[in-house]
Amino acid sequence: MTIIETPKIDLFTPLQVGPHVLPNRIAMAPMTRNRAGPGNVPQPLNAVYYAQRATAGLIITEASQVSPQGVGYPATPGIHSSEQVAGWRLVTDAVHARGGKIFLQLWHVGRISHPLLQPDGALPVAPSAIKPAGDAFTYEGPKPFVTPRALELAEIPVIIEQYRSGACNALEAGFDGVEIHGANGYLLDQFLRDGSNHRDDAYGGRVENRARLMLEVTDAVCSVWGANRVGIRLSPLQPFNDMRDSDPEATFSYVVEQLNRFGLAYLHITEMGKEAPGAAGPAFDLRKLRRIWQGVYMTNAGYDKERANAALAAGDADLIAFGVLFLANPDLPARFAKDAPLNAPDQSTFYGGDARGYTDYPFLEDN
Ligand code: 8OZ
Repeated sequence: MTIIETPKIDLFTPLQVGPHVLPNRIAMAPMTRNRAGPGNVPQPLNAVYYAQRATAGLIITEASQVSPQGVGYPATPGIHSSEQVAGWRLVTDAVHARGGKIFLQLWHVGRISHPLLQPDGALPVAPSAIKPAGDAFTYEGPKPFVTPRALELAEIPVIIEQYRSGACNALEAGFDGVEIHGANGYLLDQFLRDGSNHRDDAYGGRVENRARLMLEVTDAVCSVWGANRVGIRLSPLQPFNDMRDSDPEATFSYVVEQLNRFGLAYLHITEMGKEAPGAAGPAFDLRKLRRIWQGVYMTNAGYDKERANAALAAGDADLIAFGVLFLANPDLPARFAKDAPLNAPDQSTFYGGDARGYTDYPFLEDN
């Protein structure tokens, strides 16, 4: 009898994601860096930053608003104007020239905004008129959040159209796929979780209704890209942006089951909040979502090489997204491969500013 050993899966085992074969399982997590130019247009510096990180198995861009209404922070890139499409084209060309793959993250912040950031000083929109605790970040500094305006039922198709149109623009900009930002307390997550959704129409109440907008947006985005080039990110236990749910296990089990029907490129779960059980609602074992999901499963939050390899070997995930480690180490895969030391991240330059703390982290060969 011959025993055939199954090779152990690790960060350097290639992975098929939709039509793409990723050379490794080291994804670059989406990270807001607030360095877009005037008009929320990506600029040459942004192309340098992403191209430096092109050895990632997959890059997921920072969240990018699908409409002027979808913005919630200074200098985040958009994907709703022709200037922005041209700016993103610099990024995709630079990443492709280095052999990388890059998905754009489609974003609408909902209530996590402020009239100072909105067209005509309008109120931010949300599922319900519930003010989140905390401050918005505006060009004039932090300002307390305001009570948002609840979207009318008749406006929901307009929101879906914003995502569809953003998806079309991302296609035109030369991306390899898109990720729907369904996480971290922004619009789709605000609809999904019952702490922020008190509606009594077809988009509120039971989970089938609260998940409706996310599923309709997914359908619209898949109609542009084909499902196998569309991923989605969820954050079941994330309290950030004043989020909670009375039953995260039921809510997220339902939505993941429903998402199975599309045949998406991947499901991306951020485990943020797992370490503070209860803050966003009763905790549960997130591996339950891995078991429900019938496709490529990406996980994220605080992984290092060792924990990532352990998760891959155990079958708890197929792909790991690294945030801060990738921010500070443009050549993270090479460093992992060689067990080389890692650069320390500088928190003071995470959000906003210039090349400093953005494109000047040294490569291994610079040392
Ligand atoms: C940090 C600061 C601003 C935005 C997210 C898009 O949490 C974000 C974000 C993170 O998904």
